[in-house]
Amino acid sequence: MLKFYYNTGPNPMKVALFLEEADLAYEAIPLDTRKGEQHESGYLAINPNAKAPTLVDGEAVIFDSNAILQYLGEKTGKFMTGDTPEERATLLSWLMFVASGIGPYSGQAVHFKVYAPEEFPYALNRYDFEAKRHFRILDERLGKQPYMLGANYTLVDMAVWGWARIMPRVIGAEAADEMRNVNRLVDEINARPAVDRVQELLAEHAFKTEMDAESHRHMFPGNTRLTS
Ligand SMILES: N[C@@H](CCC(=O)N[C@@H](CS)C(=O)NCC(=O)O)C(=O)O
Repeated sequence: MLKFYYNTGPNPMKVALFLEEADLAYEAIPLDTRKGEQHESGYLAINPNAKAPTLVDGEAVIFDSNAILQYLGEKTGKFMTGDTPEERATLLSWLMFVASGIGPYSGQAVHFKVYAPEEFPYALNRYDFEAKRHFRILDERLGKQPYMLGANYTLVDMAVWGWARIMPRVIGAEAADEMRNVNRLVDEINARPAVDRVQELLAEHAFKTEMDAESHRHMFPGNTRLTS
């Protein structure tokens, strides 16, 4: 059976959505990153990046959420696009746009807004600007067609959903409100039964919720360089 290491963050959630949408049997293994479980040697052996998610499929070990989505799409043939060069190129472009743009800029936007030890106007402005710019590109595309790749719901929409569902936290409520087409997609996906099952999965395990000094130590290990 598939083993799915997860926490409640946007990257694991997009994989949880695929697993539920495709009705795959899997064992869900919580990884409490606020308690430092990502740094344990057993986990580092399967994910040297010390982040969630990771998927283990027999001998195959795969980390990085968008790689996992592509792996599962290819494995199951579900929620994929057609296999002409043009369709494949479009899928890869938008999947990587989420992986290398939406995800990192959103993550850093939240980091500097919520977690940085002091206010850095330059970093705040850059990541907020870039996160908004990236979401606007999605919004424009989704204004022309129902889903990221056209007429059908695919794993790229799931990748988008992972981050877009927390857009107000990333770019603020007002800017998030303006992303009407992205919100339309998020609302539509949220209404799917698979999302109810993702919520049930989240209710199964009590992850640590406090973002205290221990959590900061585990999640932002680079901060120790500022004090030593
Ligand atoms: N590029 C990775 C990023 C994974 C990532 O940042 N995961 C977050 C949850 S969304 C995490 O595990 N954070 C805990 C930590 O940074 O210690 C992916 O897409 O899977």
